[in-house]
Amino acid sequence: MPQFPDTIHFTGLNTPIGIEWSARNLDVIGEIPADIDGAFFRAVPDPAHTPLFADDIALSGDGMIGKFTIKDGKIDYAIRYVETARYKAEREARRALFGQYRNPFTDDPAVAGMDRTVANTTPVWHAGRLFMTKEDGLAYEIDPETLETLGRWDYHGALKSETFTAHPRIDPETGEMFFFGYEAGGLCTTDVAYCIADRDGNLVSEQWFQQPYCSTIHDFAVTKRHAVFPIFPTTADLDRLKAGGPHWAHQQELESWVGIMPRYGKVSEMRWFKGPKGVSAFHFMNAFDDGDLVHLDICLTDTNAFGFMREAGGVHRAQHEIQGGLTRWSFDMSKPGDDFESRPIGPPGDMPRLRDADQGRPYRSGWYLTINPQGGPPLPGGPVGVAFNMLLQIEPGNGRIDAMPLDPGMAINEPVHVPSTDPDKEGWLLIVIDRQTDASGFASELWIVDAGAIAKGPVARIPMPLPMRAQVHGAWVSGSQLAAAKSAGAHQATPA
Ligand code: V55
Ligand code: FE
Repeated sequence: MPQFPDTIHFTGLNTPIGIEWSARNLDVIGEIPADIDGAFFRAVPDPAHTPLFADDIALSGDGMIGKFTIKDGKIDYAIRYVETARYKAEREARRALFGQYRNPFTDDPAVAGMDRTVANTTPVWHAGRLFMTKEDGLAYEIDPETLETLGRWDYHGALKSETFTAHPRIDPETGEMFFFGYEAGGLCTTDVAYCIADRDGNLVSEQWFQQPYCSTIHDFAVTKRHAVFPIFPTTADLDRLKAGGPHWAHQQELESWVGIMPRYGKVSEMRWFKGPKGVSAFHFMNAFDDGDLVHLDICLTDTNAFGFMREAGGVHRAQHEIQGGLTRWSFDMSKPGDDFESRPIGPPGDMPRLRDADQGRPYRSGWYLTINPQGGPPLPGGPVGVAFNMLLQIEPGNGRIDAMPLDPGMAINEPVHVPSTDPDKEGWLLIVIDRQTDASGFASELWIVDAGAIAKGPVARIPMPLPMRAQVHGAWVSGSQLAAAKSAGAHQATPA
């Protein structure tokens, strides 16, 4: 085995696996509910080569796409690398050629100008196509059946943005995908592209606007009437990059901003609201309209949750000292001014999930991950280096909170939600759970949990034959969606 650095980014649950594999008819403990039919796609960063720099981070890992296929109570798994231009160049050279996270000035000159993205953050399904995404580049299209990489996706040359978010939003009624790219016009620019693809996957709108400073816009939200762009003060600087420094530095004394515009409007209609200094949020549970109000529910922290982004900005805080919580920001679009209301609606945590049908609408339930305040020390792993170990269900309408705490030595990855055929049921959550087996070993299981009764724990467990590196985001695609895409032949090869 190659020698990876002995840091949190390459040990524990972040230990590189680097194995493309598949297995059919995995053992099931319990019974897989009959109404689960489809595929759970997972984005798993996993570096194929030892990094050029020993201080490299988990976010740089080559994207792998995993797939659980479930039908008639049977379950298969497969995982493959996303064959990005970067992955292929390094595979050919049999060593790393790309340097620090989002800093091309640290690369081997042999790859100057080559696409750097590792497509390791979110599988996205839209209009019969499957993509792997990362916010620093364009998406790569993946064959949903074979997991082969088909090529870089730019809407047949129509998309002008150099980047595509890992968090697009799909309207459940119109089937449109709303998305954006930041640093759209190049490294450290304040250009943001706001785009809409129609239900057939055609790019129908791309408008550019300027954000107040070059921040990491990881997620955004779309309601029935509005598009909402939050700007948190983690900033990029071209001179710092040229000097070989980090892409991101958190600025605790800088204001945050929220830009809101009509979702079908012009970017010139953007209204900017001023938020608290120094705060950060990577993921938003949801947003929705309520008369003239726009509510935005976010996983807010009082500083950036990533240690390497804090340190670069001179913010020295231990992970367990970070404060925050699920927070509702409410904007009154009928009033002038740049202020808004904020109130806590849930415990701290991240990786929020929603029923797809609730996107952009008032919602009954949301689910997210947290660290059990009564549990043992969390396991090392995941992008920030500390793994979650408790699942929460929250009903924002009535404040009810339910929890599925895990035993010490266990960790939980982001769930996907599978709707039930019974509309009165909350549906199911599919979740990969990791368990420490000895000093450095881990075993993983897929759990199937009743989304309306999470405290009861899993109704089925699927032990995995190989360990699985920490996942970032996932996506559920139903069997009927997969079948319709296959018969339409939507995923024919696209030019790289
Ligand atoms: C995140 C994840 C990334 C990244 C930037 O979840 C932000 C946040 C897996 O890659 O590059
Ligand atoms: Fe994310």
